Amino acid sequence: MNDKTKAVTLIGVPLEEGSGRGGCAMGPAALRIAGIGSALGELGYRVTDAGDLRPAPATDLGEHPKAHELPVVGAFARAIEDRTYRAAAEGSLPVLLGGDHSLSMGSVSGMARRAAELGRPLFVLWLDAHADFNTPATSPSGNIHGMPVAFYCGKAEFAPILPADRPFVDPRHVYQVGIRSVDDEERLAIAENGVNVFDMRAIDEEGMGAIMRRIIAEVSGANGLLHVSLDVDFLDPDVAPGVGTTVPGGATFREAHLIMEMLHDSGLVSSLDLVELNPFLDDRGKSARVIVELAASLFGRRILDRPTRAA
Ligand code: B3U
Ligand code: MN
Ligand code: MN
Repeated sequence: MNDKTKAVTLIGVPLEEGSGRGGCAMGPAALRIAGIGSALGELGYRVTDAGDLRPAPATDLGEHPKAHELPVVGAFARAIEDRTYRAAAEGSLPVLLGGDHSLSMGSVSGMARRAAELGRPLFVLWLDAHADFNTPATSPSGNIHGMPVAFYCGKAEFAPILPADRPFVDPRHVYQVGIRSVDDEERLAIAENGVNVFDMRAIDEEGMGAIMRRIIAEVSGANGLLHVSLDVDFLDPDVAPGVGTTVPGGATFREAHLIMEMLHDSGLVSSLDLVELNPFLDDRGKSARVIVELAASLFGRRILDRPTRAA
């Protein structure tokens, strides 16, 4: 990531069926309008926009009473897994423009396939108000965007979406930061599976800098690849209102910005999801712009490089 000749592939995912409401399908368009491509291009990356994935619903996946819109979400997971894997195998860094968080079933699985091929472990940094570790059996809503972490860790009993030989992620390689809304059974599952959770209390007590130093040291010590998944609701609703499931008491812009700068300096990030942006709920593009700003910091934009404002 420190190599500015690096290629980046933007993959649009107009998917909202995992969220149980309309709006996230407009996320890729809003992120493009907010300048995601030019922001990364100006930082020196070779940016390819692969356009939007629009797979037909998977007819082999039946409707599931406790996993709504499974044929649509499953078809997206397959297309995303393939596109993410191919971008990474071509030496490019995939950036998923969501779309609801169920898209990470595909993106993380695609990166797990690539990491296994390289003989390196895959780690995931999950920046979210929610743990997203439900399964069809435990989910209170039946919305698949609350299940992607359980899915890519091999803990969610869906119909077969991906080929059986696809690798899962070790739940002990998942770091969840910003968590403040967890369901009862989900809480048990994340503890049993050894997911690393840094909730808002941990952030307040330890500080974001100390938490990120620990995570970066562990990934770097294991020679891992790091997939970053940024859910808009990680941020406080005052900072980013354009999301369906706002939860009060979220990360500040300063905390999020620190994470991005530290990740850039680490050089470890192999792939990125920008998810759950709902432009229908946004305040004149505010959240889209914040997400693009944070992505630019992750790719190396420095505050001191910015033009100073006129007094
Ligand atoms: N845990 C709840 C709510 C939720 C999870 N992720 C989001 N909302 N965005 C569920 O439905 O699984
Ligand atoms: Mn989420
Ligand atoms: Mn969330």
